[in-house]
Amino acid sequence: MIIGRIIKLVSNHYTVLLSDGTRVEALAMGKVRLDKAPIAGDFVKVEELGEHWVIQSIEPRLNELSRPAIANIDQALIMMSTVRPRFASGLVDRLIFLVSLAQIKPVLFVTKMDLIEDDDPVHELIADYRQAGYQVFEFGKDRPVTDLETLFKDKVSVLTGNSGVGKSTLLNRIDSALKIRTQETSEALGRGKHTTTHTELHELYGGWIADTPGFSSLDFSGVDPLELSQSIPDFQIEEPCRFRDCIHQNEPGCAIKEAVKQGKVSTIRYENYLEVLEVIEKERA
Ligand SMILES: Nc1nc2c(ncn2[C@@H]2O[C@H](COP(=O)(O)OP(=O)(O)OP(=O)(O)O)[C@@H](O)[C@H]2O)c(=O)[nH]1
Ligand SMILES: [Mg+2]
Ligand SMILES: [Zn+2]
Repeated sequence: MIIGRIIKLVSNHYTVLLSDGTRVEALAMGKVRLDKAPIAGDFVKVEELGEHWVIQSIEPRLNELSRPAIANIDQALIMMSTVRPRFASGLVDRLIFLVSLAQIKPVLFVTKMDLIEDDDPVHELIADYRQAGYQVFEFGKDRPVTDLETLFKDKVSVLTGNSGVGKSTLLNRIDSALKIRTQETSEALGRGKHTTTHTELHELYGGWIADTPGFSSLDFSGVDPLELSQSIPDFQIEEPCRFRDCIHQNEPGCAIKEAVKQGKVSTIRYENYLEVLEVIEKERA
């Protein structure tokens, strides 16, 4: 049995990269699929059976995301455009929350900087994320793509964000040999068309990056509020709340609420967090 890594998944056809560098097409056996379906990024045991390669088992995952479905990654690049579609901090923050829950580092990629004026409110939003300690990269048609080598080198990254923000476009700009299909330039509706339909890992700067399809909804069902509150990077402050299991909602002596008042924690992130809490609580009721 040989160990390989799933680098592409289209319906139930897997492309597995073997340790000697060869790529094989493999199928997942019924028992593997029933147990827990293999996803992109998985390390798997494969075997050549007659004319087919077959995935026999999945190695334990270091971490995983469900939307997009991908495993064993070092960082998530959360992409949002300034306009077309319009920058939505609610969506960016939900992605930050889900990625952080999976113990994966979030990095922000803002695209289409060429389409906004200098006084556009998006500039303030970007400053707010930087102030909170997030790494933010800005991209636009009018600027060269640079400084990404250190970010990508030897790492496995996943590029996520809603449809039409420019995920595939950026990968093509970094490496024109990739030739990934992107949307036509006529974006009359201002929203995406789900051009990318499967998750695929591409080799870049000695690391791997996964282009993923845009999504239409994000799922917080089954998320534990305390776990969520404790995984959000913005909420890692020194001052403790009065209660150890504080979820920073209505509890007295909450250090996060105080920090928000004092401008030490982003009001935007805090409000988006409260909204997600409400969604979780409604589902539980
Ligand atoms: N002006 C401008 N247009 C951009 C930029 N980045 C991407 N676009 C355009 O945005 C559109 C959507 O880009 P895609 O790369 O297909 O978007 P995607 O995120 O891969 O979308 P899905 O595959 O549907 O999830 C294309 O028409 C791109 O030319 C940018 O920085 N500036
Ligand atoms: Mg795409
Ligand atoms: Zn608190």
